[in-house]
Amino acid sequence: MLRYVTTNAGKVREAREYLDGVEQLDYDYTEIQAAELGPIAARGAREAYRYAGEPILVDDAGLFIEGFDGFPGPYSAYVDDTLGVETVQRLVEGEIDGPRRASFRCVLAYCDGESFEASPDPVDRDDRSAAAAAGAAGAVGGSDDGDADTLPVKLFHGTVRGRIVEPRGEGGFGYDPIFEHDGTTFAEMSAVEKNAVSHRGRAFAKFAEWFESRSE
Ligand code: ITT
Repeated sequence: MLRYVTTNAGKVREAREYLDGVEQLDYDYTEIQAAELGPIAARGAREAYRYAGEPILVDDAGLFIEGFDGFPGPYSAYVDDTLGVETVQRLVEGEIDGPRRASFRCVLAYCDGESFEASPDPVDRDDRSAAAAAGAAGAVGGSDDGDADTLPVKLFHGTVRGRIVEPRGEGGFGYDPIFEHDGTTFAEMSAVEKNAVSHRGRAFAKFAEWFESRSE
């Protein structure tokens, strides 16, 4: 049974479209400090696999604001919890002129204790070459959990570009009300409409295709 590791009910709603019979695992893995999402998700997948002993899918996402050099990026959850998305929107409006471009990124990290081919999606083996293949800028924190760090983790990336706008819409979660894509905020879309264009939808489309062929 595949376990989708998240504490976020909004992510589970969106994931269901891609994964039949997926079970949520409400497990709060350690989020290491890193400039990119890949190493954070890979490390979380190893930790969750060690905890559950079943195939694991970790979903790490973030909002990268161009005029803020990608902030809040990997710190998106902390910034959402402390400032809130409306304050983020006001800061963007006050500090950035022009179109206020941003992108959402999602990384899905899969671990089932076995190894995989790296093509076309990268495998994080917790070494420098794998991190480079995954586009990682390097994790801060080191490897202190022994052999768990040698577990290979397959990574699936999804990105969507948009811009930061005043909050609109009642749907979605997190930063969705302030993220507009093609004239509509993610909070104004249904889960199906959002999945069709979103970072998570794109990552899941890749993962679901790969996972089906792996299960054959
Ligand atoms: P888990 O780590 O338990 O999965 P989380 O909500 O902390 O839950 P992330 O670290 O991936 O998940 O999310 C970082 C922040 O970005 C957090 O505030 C989310 O609400 C937000 N976020 C993630 N995906 C989003 C999406 O599709 N739309 C809007 N906000 C999103």
